[in-house]
Amino acid sequence: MTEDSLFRSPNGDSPQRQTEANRALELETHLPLTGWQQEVSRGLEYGLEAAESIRDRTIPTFSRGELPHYAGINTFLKAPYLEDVRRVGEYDVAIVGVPHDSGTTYRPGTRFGPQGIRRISALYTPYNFELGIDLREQITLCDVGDIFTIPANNEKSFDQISKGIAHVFSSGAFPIIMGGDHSIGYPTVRGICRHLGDKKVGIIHFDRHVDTQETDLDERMHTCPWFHANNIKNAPPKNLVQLGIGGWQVPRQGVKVCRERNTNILTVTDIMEMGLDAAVEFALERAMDGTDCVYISFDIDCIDAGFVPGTGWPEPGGLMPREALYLLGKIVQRAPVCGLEIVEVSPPYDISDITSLMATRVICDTMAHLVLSGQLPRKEKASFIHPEATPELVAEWS
Ligand SMILES: [Mn+2]
Repeated sequence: MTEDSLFRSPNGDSPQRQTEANRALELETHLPLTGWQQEVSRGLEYGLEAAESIRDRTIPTFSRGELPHYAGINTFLKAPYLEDVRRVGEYDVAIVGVPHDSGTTYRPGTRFGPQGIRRISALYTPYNFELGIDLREQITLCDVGDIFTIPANNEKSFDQISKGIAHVFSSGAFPIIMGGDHSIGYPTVRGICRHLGDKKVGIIHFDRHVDTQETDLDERMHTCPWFHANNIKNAPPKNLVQLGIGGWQVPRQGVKVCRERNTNILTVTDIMEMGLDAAVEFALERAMDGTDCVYISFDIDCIDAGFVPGTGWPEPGGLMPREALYLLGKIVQRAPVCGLEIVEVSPPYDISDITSLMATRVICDTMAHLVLSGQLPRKEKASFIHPEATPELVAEWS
């Protein structure tokens, strides 16, 4: 135990262990309130001062900003909606919806994922107690709305998605992508690779499923993103890390590809037996071996189906939410992260918004750990972003 982890009670009793809660209470005192005060002033200006009977004079007549949580227009965390997407580079983080579910092979509905996640994100404040983070005070966040996807046409949707993600990524804003089914993993990575020049990206993939087969039902479906992403020179398969794989829904064609390409898989039992910290080491070591940045693809179904019923292929026996969030947090803190996608949230199959809430948690925790590790706010464009778009070096698939 270090000196830091001890504290003395005011009456001089013997030292006791510093709890996380005590640390959190202290951390909060260091957070500014500037962002909050700006939100209040803007609210009073745009939303008019409240009726005379309202004693709290920070309340406007028209709801503007965070409060009340049940009111307002549902962008993610009620961040400003950036209608002019040419200005996305003015923000540290851009939330991008990808309402595409034409790649599903069982339950559809993830086209409503972005809206479902936005809706329940209204429940969250920008502050996290244990981490001592207040996103409103520490970063600038915008919601650019959704990519215009083309229903019933994966390939045209993929082209739209790659173009949109390339635009956001090259602007310098950190892209957080809300799917959508997992077929979008290929065009999102392809969009990022367009602006990597000769740099490389490792993919850390949380999932119960391998998603590595070439085609499914004769198309590039949500079972196929990594086969195609790993064909891009900037995203080698040796840097694909797959956490939480297992159960009765893993297609054997995909397993064959993982074996041939030597991807890095840990099952839930592997993670339990080696321990969470060793699993983090495994993931970072493999994903960062010879690469310049790490892309995180978080399929919500990596978590046990009991916690995430609103998903395309629910599978019992997955990670506990606490385990998944721990792994994610430690990975984000130690890797140069170039983007996050959260996929397979299907609100029509959800119950009490619980699956969408889990996705909100994944997004907010990622932002917090990016702040804690000094990756956000960005002082300058990340060194792995290449200004010019280069076509990905891979034979076109037809
Ligand atoms: Mn999956």
